[in-house]
Amino acid sequence: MAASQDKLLYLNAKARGEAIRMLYALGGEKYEDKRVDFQDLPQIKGDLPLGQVPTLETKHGVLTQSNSIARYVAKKLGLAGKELWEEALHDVVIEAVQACIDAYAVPNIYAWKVFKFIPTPENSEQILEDAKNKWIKVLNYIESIAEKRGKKYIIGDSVCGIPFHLF
Ligand SMILES: N[C@@H](CCC(=O)N[C@@H](CS)C(=O)NCC(=O)O)C(=O)O
Repeated sequence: MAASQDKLLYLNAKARGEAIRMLYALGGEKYEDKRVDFQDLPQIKGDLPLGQVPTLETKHGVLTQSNSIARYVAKKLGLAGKELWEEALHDVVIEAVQACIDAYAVPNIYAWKVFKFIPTPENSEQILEDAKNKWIKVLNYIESIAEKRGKKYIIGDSVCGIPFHLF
């Protein structure tokens, strides 16, 4: 396995860091997988470019924003498409998945269903139904990209970085 100087700093959780970890695993590159507990974040916030994790230390400098880091790693390891059109499809899927997470999971569902720091809303059934329908639309769309190409894969002829964003 090839080694790099890259150092990923993220929570001791999957969430926004796991796609990046999986990209390194698929691409066969060693990196440092540094993990921090959520309760220790306030102590290191001041040292982080935007006060948040994940960050990636590279030989060029420090990157922040999980999807930008994932794109950087995917491109570096040849997992983000081989030409402009494939790169664009890779980006479309990442953004579609992120839009679903931002619109439904994080503000509307995690707070009461996962972290339980607010009470279950009265319209919880409707929220879950809307989220399910949105995800079905996005997943069908992702599948249709491969179908239109008449291939098993969304881009290229092998597994790329895209599926990891669904974790
Ligand atoms: N848009 C950023 C969001 C990063 C983010 O919200 N990270 C959380 C952990 S998952 C964090 O650092 N929270 C602490 C804080 O914002 O103070 C990304 O995708 O990297």
